[in-house]
Amino acid sequence: MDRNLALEAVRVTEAAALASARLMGRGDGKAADQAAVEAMRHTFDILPIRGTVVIGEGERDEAPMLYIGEKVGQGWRAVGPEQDQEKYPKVDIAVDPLEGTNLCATGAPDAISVIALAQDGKFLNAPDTYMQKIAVGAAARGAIDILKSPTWNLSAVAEAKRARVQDLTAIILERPRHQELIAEVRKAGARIRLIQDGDVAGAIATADADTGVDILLGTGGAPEGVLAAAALRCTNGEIQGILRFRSNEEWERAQRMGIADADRVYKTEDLAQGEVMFAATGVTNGAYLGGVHFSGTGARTSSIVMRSKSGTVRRIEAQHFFDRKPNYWWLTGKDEPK
Ligand code: VTB
Repeated sequence: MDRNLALEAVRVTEAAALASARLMGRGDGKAADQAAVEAMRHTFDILPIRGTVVIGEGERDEAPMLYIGEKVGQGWRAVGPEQDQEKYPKVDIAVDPLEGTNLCATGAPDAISVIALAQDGKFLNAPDTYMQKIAVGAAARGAIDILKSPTWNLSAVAEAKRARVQDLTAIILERPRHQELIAEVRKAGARIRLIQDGDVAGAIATADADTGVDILLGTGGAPEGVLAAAALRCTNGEIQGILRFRSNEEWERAQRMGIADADRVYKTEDLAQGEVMFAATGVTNGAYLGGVHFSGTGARTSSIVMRSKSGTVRRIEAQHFFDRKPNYWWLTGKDEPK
């Protein structure tokens, strides 16, 4: 795939970020998420692809839009010899229109809108369960082992980075289930940034030295693990994950989705294989991405776009003018133009 589709896909995350950021701080995460989903779904048809959602809003019966298996993109609608469908690449799509709904609802940092694309069915069809994760940036790639203790991993990352454990910062979701993990990391001497939500942004932060984050540890959503893997493939980082089921039903559902080994360690390439592209737009101001800033006539967005083939990471700061974007009518608060 020689076309950098992520450069076009970023318009989809921009749209979702613009829509959900409008509802920042209203205390209504559901409404913000819904706005992001609708905006993303409406803008998908600008992408010259035949996309299939593999990580999305849920199963078909529970999600009206961006459900698992939904076909998205211009290519499916192409007809006639001149618009042969074959010209449009088939890609797996993984999305989280609003990663960190509560962050957006409260105006807390690091809510983002995310999309990842992979050619020819290359994302793990991750069940909606938990995943224990460990993720690092390129400087510590190859040093980690999820089967070893957090203490062991912190030492290994410190050594790879020619630093001391005390110099490292770990990102961990603040959850009761992480009590022991947090105690161990503190005992090992590393610094911790506890986050309320948003472990995709946390994993991406390990890739950029400017964020001061060295490692992500702990258990979060499995679909978020696939999105993080896509980003880390592009930045040459590493993630390892083990699915953690909360109930027998979850395990049975995972088996129906093709998971055979409950204890399998998924490596970065097992979660996101082949040529992968990734785009994310900030919704609220964060460590890595700025949030949406509205003005009277439009808004500014801050995004990253990356691709595994070249490893190029682009930052895109965009100024949007709503009156010049007729297809963004939903952002103006007016009725749809006839
Ligand atoms: C994480 C986090 C998400 O879910 O994956 C988390 O990145 C895991 O679930 O933003 P719990 O909230 O049950 O701990 C989110 O918080 C929400 O999807």
